Amino acid sequence: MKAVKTLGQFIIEKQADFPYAKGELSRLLRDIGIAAKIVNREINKAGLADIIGEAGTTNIQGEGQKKLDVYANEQFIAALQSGGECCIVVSEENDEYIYIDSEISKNAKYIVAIDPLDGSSNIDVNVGVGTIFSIFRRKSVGGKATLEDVLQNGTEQIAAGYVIYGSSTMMVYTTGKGVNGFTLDPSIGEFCLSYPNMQIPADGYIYSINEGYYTHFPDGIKKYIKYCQVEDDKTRRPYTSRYTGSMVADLHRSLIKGGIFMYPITAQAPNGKLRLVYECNPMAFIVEQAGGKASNGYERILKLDVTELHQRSAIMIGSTNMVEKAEEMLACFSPQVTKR
Ligand code: P6P
Repeated sequence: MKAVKTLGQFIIEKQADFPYAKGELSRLLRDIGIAAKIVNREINKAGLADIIGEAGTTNIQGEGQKKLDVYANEQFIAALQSGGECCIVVSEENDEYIYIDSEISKNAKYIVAIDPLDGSSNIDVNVGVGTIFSIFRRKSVGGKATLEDVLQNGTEQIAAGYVIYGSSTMMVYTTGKGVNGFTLDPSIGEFCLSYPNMQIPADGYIYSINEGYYTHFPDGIKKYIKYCQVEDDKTRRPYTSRYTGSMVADLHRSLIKGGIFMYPITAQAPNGKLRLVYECNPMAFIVEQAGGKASNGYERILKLDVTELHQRSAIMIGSTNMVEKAEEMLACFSPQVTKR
């Protein structure tokens, strides 16, 4: 009988990967894991616990009714505030970054950027949703961390991960030494190692893109979609389209089975829809660590300059061969005319 390895045990075991670590990153990852379990509990009751619905109504205690994504945001921020290892939180739910000005956090050296509930519109229809997080160190020394500490390239990330609340709840993360997946065992309330050393297949036959925007896509993307749809049985099997409306769910599938997720620029989103700091960068770090590729169609996601908290970017991410084929078509039919 193989011994179960919990997330906590694994984090401590891997602490040795960081000779100078004094346990702060380990504590931070554990704090995120605890918040994920709390959010998971509410997501599983969403249809029953009166926790979906518009903010502004009141529950039986007269408290403001919270939409689940606001609830998730509060839980992750609270966990980071009480853990003492984080000095700034950037969240999709908050216009400004949150400076954690507390006695226990005054020497904190980590910054966490988070999408607390990615794909939250799926909650009402019981389709997978996720949490995405990115961790990096403050650059400034002493005094209050500032916006300059937050606007760092994706290559500066110390760790990144996601939680997928699906048929089971999993936490997948990297600290730059490979990618490992943990499945929540509700009977013991622990994330247990279930996918050690995840490697994304170099090729795949699943493409994820919202084809409802087809007419607005750059020609190169249109050409790639047609390439996926052609059954040229002499050279390759036909592709399958899968799109759930949650980047975490679509990318988790690609990580396991191989595939590509794309959110190009469209008329509605001329700079792309997805956010660089807490969606594209963390997912790009994870996928690259698993042997895959992530670009905005022209440049590596992790190298893009970060100039704003909620900056958007186009993204194509997943199996290396698929991303490179899509990039090839973009270069051919929609050459980059301006530096994005
Ligand atoms: P659309 C969810 O809102 C999200 O940020 C991603 O998780 C998802 O892939 C995308 O937006 C869905 O956007 O425009 O296809 O509904």
